[in-house]
Amino acid sequence: MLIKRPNTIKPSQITPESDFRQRRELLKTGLALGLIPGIMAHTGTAAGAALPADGQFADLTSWPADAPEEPTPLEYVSSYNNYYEFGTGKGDPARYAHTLVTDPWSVTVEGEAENTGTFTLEDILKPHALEERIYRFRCVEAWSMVVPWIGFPLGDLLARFAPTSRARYVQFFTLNDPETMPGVRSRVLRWPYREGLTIAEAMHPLTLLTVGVYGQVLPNQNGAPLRLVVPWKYGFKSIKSIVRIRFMEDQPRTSWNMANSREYGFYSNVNPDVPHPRWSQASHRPLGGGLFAAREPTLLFNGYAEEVADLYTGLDLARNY
Ligand SMILES: Nc1nc2c(c(=O)[nH]1)N[C@H]1C(S)=C(S)[C@@H](COP(=O)(O)O)O[C@H]1N2
Ligand SMILES: [Mo]
Repeated sequence: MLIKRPNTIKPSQITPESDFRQRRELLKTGLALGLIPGIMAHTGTAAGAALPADGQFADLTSWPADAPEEPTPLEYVSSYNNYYEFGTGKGDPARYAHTLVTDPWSVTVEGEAENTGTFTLEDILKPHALEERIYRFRCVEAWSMVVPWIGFPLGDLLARFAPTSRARYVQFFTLNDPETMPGVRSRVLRWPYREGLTIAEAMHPLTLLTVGVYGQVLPNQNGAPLRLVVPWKYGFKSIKSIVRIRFMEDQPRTSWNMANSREYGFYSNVNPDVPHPRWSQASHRPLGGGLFAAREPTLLFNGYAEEVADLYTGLDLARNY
């Protein structure tokens, strides 16, 4: 699949954060992502990914190479968060997530795959090439941002576990540690936080397993050390601080669906034509624009229809919300 560059963000418009400008001018003709996971056109960082000791990533390829939307300044991205394990206030994660211990970290892989077991974060990252992806991000609460994430396609990792032919879905779990996560004492959600994708969604080249943002290691409040980013779905699908991955034959349960199945479906694709039962999804408020900033129209699949619409051929999007 070729991910076309939707002429969106210009490198010059990117808010400068230290080291962030050092990105190379790359991928002039767009990033040709392989049909087969693992066969990808990379012109920058070689495989051998690891979290940098100084917290700063260098020399990453970036997609898209230019785009009109301005990335949301890091101060917003890292201070206005949803991470209910640290409280339900937007400022709670930034205030409390420093207690999260992200090193050492391991991920358990189970279910319908040949290679299951528990893997260190280092083993998870090692064979991959990290890259920067500048994605629109749309919360179901109708606010949005544009974020330069750093990661690699989830599908490349999943292929290493050799899912069986029965693996039709993938479920993900967040750490559930009452010692470091004060929010899990509240019953606002059932813990551990869990999410799920179809195998096709999980293998899609836009689905990013993410370790950084703005050229640096993820702040804890953004889901360090390893989180998902699924840019065409509402933000709650982008599960943080992943410790368990399960390949499944049947559709997995997800935390927000368990909390309120009428309001939060399994798919949760961004869709301006399918309102939330309590509010419209036709427009959203970009973060950082100030109180009086104009709302923007929300696009089907958050503007990624060209890349992902094929996944939903024949599916009634209003019923499968
Ligand atoms: N474990 C966990 N993951 C989570 C959440 C959460 O509360 N817990 N919130 C989700 C929601 S609603 C959103 S909008 C995004 C927010 O990601 P950000 O804080 O990096 O912007 O994380 C998602 N992932
Ligand atoms: Mo959200």
